[in-house]
Formats: sequence, structure tokens, C-alpha cells
Amino acid sequence: MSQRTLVLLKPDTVRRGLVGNVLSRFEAKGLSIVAMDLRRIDAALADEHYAEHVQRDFYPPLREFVTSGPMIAAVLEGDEAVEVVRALNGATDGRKAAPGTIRGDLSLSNRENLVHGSDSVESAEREIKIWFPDL
Ligand code: IDP
Ligand code: MG
Repeated sequence: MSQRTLVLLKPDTVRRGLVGNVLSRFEAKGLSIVAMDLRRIDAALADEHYAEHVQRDFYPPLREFVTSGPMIAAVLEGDEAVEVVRALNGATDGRKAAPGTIRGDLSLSNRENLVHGSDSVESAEREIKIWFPDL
């Protein structure tokens, strides 16, 4: 079933010059880019995007991180896109993520883990409205 999902290439991806590497993995998998934009977000947008996490201990440094520089925001589309993107991203902690995944190959951190992918179809709908309200 074709789905849409929100992907963020977080500031570490842009800073480290890995945008092409990461995007090419999604493209090579067969996902289509429906929308894409370079964005720098403020704290309010970070809080809205990460609403489920704002009370967590790890959130203040996460907010610092995601507001620290530009990110690539994209909507990707394809068969089972939500789950497929999560699988390509790998486990949250880059130190534990499987080799072959984006985080497993390229990240050594549980915060600076390069990518975000919506965790469900419902989350994807909510997040796409936040980032691309005109879609
Ligand atoms: P996910 O991105 O794999 O869905 P979530 O649990 O939704 O992971 O956490 C959102 C983001 O918060 C993670 O991608 C990571 O950047 C950061 N994060 C999650 N857990 C921790 C932690 O324990 N320490 C530091 N940062 C964390
Ligand atoms: Mg998540």
C-alpha cells in the first residue's frame, strides 16, 4: 500500500556533508521524493514536531541539536514507506544500529543520529501537516 512519510536529514547530516549519501539510499530503495526543502527551525517548531518527547530528560539537548543548523525536510512516498524508511534509518542509537542502515553505517551517537522518519501512518500525517501544510 502506498504511503507518505516525513523524513528529516538532521543538522549533523548537513554539517557532515552526508545529504547525498543519505538521500541516495532512499532513492535507490525506490521511494519517491514528493517534497523537499532546506529548513532551519526554531524551538517552537521543534517542540511541535517532538510533542511526544518534550517532557523527556533527553529533550532539551535534542532541541538544541535540531535547532543548531539547517535540516533537509522531505516527504517520501512508496509502498509501506513508513516502515521502509524506519528500517533504512536503523535503530535510534547509532552505536547499536545494524550495519547497512543509515545510522549503523554513519552515526556513533544516540542523539546525532542523522535522520528522522515518522513512526506510524498517523504520525506521518501529523508531521507532514506541520512541515508541508500545503501538500
Ligand atoms: P527515533 O528517531 O528512532 O524515532 P525517538 O525515540 O523518537 O527515536 O527519539 C527522537 C530522537 O531523540 C532520536 O532520534 C534521537 O535524536 C533523540 N534521542 C532519543 N533517545 C535519546 C537518548 O536517550 N539520548 C539522547 N538523545 C536521544
Ligand atoms: Mg521517533
